[in-house]
Amino acid sequence: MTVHTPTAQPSAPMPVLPAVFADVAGTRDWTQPRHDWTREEIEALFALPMMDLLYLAQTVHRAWFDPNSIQRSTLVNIKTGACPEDCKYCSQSRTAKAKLKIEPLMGVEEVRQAAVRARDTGATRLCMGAAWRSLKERDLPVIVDMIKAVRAEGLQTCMTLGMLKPELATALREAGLDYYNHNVDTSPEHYGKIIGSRTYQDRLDTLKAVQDVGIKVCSGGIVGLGESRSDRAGMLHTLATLSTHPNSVPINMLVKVEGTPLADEGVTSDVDEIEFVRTIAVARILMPRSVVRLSAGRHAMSVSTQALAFMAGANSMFYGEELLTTENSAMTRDNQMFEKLGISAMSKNPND
Ligand code: SAM
Ligand code: DTB
Ligand code: SF4
Repeated sequence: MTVHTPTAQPSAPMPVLPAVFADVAGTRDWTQPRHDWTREEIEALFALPMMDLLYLAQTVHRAWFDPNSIQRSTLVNIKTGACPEDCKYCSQSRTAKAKLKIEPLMGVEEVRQAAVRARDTGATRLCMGAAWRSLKERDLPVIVDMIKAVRAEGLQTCMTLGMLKPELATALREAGLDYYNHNVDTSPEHYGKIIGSRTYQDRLDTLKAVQDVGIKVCSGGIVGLGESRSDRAGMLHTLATLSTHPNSVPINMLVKVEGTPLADEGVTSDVDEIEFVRTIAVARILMPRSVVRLSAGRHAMSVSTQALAFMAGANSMFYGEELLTTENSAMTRDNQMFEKLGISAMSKNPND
């Protein structure tokens, strides 16, 4: 139950808040990061009328970021397919029957060239992904050289290589790695329906190892895995109650790849785009200083939906013709979108 108190103030009042916020209504500074969010509060945010949710998200967003500036990262798959894990959404899992050309670990020069192309088209970070369960000691020297080569071309570096042990995290930090991506993917309760080959706690342990050595954490999840709204709240609850919020929070819309259990078994119910935008808005409100990325799935979204996501507080995206194994939104289309919306590329995160 919400109570609307009419106001005669000429300035914009805060939206009417649900009962769970009654004790802090009018007194809470929503722009300050908190780590004690309750699941009930998060679910109440999800349930706000859309305009109130967007208003609150924009208010929080503008306290820390230029709302007309979007960070761009380019993805490169440095090792494709034959992954021993069983993530039901992923085309690269050994259990998937997706049509995919398996590729060994890329050479450093090929990665350097990808970095040059990404930089010259306007990205500021190269995200390098490998279809691995975890980083192994034997691959470390090549990975270190990749990090150095990409940095030498003037780009920030991000790696997503699966689970990471503390000693290998230290080696990546010493090589100069800026970000490590490792998603929690969904809520703790829904997780077991999607992935059986590693636990939720394994993921949290990797995030801790990354955080402990001072590499910036990139962690988010996927919408459209057959989860409920409460699961989406649970996923964001995990991220927003970490002792430090991830610097970067990718929110992916499931890309249904033929040959993956989630695409073939029809176990997912499509999540509509308004619900996806709500998830972004709630992520923005919960983690005011994090960069929230409108990630996979843009390809199928209209410019209007993407504009709503930016209004909801997304301020990063993947830029480039490809994601890891699937198509991304075309760069010409993205450039036109930026022009239409008056958006420019973010060169520096003010909160880093
Ligand atoms: N193997 C590493 C791992 O899983 O940690 C790194 C690469 S993995 C592809 C990185 C993330 O991409 C996954 O955790 C998942 O959130 C996202 N992802 C993978 N396939 C996806 C799909 N079909 N749709 C949306 N997101 C996807
Ligand atoms: C993330 O959150 N999304 C990216 C990145 N981190 C590694 C991956 C999206 C993959 C989409 C499906 C594909 O191209 O295979
Ligand atoms: Fe492997 Fe990562 Fe795909 Fe899971 S998401 S199957 S760990 S590449």
